[in-house]
Amino acid sequence: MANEIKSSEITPEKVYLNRRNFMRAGLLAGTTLASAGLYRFFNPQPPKEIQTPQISDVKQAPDFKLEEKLTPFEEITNYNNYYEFSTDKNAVARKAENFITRPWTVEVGGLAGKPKVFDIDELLRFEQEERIYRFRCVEGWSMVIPWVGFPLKKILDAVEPLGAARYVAFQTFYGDVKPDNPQVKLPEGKNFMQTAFSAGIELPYVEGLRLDEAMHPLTILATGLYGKQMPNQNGAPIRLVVPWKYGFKSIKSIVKITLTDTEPPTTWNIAAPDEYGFYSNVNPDVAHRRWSQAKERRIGELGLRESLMFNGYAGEVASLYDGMDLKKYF
Ligand SMILES: Nc1nc2c(c(=O)[nH]1)N[C@H]1C(S)=C(S)[C@@H](COP(=O)(O)O)O[C@H]1N2
Ligand SMILES: [Mo]
Repeated sequence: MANEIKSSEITPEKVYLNRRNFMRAGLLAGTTLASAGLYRFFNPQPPKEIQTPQISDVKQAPDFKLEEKLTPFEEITNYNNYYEFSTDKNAVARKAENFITRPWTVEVGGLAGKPKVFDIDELLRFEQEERIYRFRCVEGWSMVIPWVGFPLKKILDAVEPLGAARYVAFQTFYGDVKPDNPQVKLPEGKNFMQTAFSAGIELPYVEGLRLDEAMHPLTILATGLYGKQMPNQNGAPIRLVVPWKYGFKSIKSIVKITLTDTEPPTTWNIAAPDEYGFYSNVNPDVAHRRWSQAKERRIGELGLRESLMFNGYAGEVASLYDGMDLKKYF
């Protein structure tokens, strides 16, 4: 059962208490539930059922199929890292429920000949492909996700990168803490941004890639998963997916993409520079400062799998790093 599998997951990025497992362990068996708060603690809400519109005319991309079992939709949409909403993976879906993602624009510029602000509806009219990718979080868990989206290269080519452009910087929507911001309408008096400040990361969430990584055919802007538009908790309405890098590089809810000549700052590197490098390629041979990266738990499986170099995409991407010391550039 899904909930039992969750019990043995490794979540070292943030030690958190899984309420269901806490109960199963029987640690507090027999405790009298004295208050409504305690009652809720021991009776977490069931997984959130979400429905987003179907994306029409999704092209099947035979080159990007995998002979691996897909992670169920329910797991992908109820076990999330999205610190702006919550550091509790099981709570993100509910906390993100009222995040408003229309209207939405993505500003693409910097060292570009034709900078442009794209409306999300225009991006959704680009040809959409299904890409089934492994997704490996730096915390040691993984999924197989059928994304829908298009190569990031398409949008970069459209703005005509200048010769001086060497990197691409990305920025997540930055919720204004003002309660009258129409983009952020949250229940229970909770604000989109409050959790992230207390979670110890700076906002807005920012990420970056080298230009050749950004132009690589595996790198996509994802607009959905399982054929449907992107659920809020997974980074609606549009997010990056770079399948050979740790999950935190795949920045969610993007509003800005900037071509630059210098390596851009990245959120987890700012938070802990000796733990999270700019490259963050999946690499079983380079341990995190606090844990090995040799193995991973595939959500839905018992036991551990060997982690793969570049998350199994070495054939496609290893040449990007020819001659580089991957222990130094971790
Ligand atoms: N803006 C933003 N993007 C983010 C994160 C986040 O907290 N904020 N978490 C990252 C991490 S650590 C992971 S593992 C993935 C999780 O994506 P998923 O919830 O769709 O599986 O999103 C990444 N992108
Ligand atoms: Mo992650």
